[in-house]
Amino acid sequence: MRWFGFTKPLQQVQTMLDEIDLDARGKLEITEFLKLMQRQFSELRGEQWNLFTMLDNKGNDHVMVSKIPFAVQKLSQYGASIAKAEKAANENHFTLMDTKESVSRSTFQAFFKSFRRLEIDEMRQHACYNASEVLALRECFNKFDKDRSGTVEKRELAKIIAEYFPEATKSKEGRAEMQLILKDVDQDGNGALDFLEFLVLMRRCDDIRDESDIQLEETVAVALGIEADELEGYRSIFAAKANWVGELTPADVQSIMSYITEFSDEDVSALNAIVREVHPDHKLLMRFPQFLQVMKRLVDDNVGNINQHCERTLKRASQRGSLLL
Ligand SMILES: [Ca+2]
Ligand SMILES: [Ca+2]
Repeated sequence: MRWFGFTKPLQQVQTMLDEIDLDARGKLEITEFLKLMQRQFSELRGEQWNLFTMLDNKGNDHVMVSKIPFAVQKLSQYGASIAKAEKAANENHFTLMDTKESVSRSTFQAFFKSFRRLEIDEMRQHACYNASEVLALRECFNKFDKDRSGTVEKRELAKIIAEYFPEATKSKEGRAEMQLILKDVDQDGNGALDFLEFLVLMRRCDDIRDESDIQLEETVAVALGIEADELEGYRSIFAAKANWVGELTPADVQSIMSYITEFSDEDVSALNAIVREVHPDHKLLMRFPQFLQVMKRLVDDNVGNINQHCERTLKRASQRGSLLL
């Protein structure tokens, strides 16, 4: 998916895959995959069509060039770049400077096609991270590049691995695997990582983590007796709140629960204790499998009288004939 420029959190991708895996064999066939991509592209085209209609306030099937930066901002998922927009405009024989000019619907569409291609090219050069992710990763890179040399050397690298990839420091196999990955990622073989090499490393780590999340999620769901429907419900709640690296904080859980109940200070400490207990490194963070464990524990331990509140909420909702959640 990332190769085609769609960056959605893992949980959202899984929900889409579940919907589209028509023969429910859990493996995506090529035709199903194509359907999925088609849907993504037609969603984009639909948004584009509607936006053009909205901006065409004279109703003459033309939109002022001065409105294009706004359209780009609306349609670009990852923080638009004016330079890229200008390049896309030039490819279609106009310039964003000519603010008094207007473009037809077909030029508008051709412009976005160019723009999208430039975006995807850029993502591919950045280990399939989008512009806003690259920005966040740049910050993270700078944090580790203490001497501001523009590269992360061995000592600085050890800190990155300890933070993002603690599993790799715990076992012999983990360390060996990490060594292999590093060797692979360090393309010029100078023992240090520049920013692009760092992006490739992060992509590798993300992919490995997503894979282990999926495995852990299955184990956890079976162990907790969570049914498929329920799992999907949890997944959409999680996806709505998770940050760009796919994590929730206890405060996020509190805000999810606030539809049902207010947590007292005591409940908050209970929640924090559960989150720490469930996290492999006892951090105050949850990825999806941990979120499942935490939610289950909240119900089992009846934190914040959640069960009574739930019942009441459901009763009230059924009286009004609607559900809040
Ligand atoms: Ca450095
Ligand atoms: Ca290098």
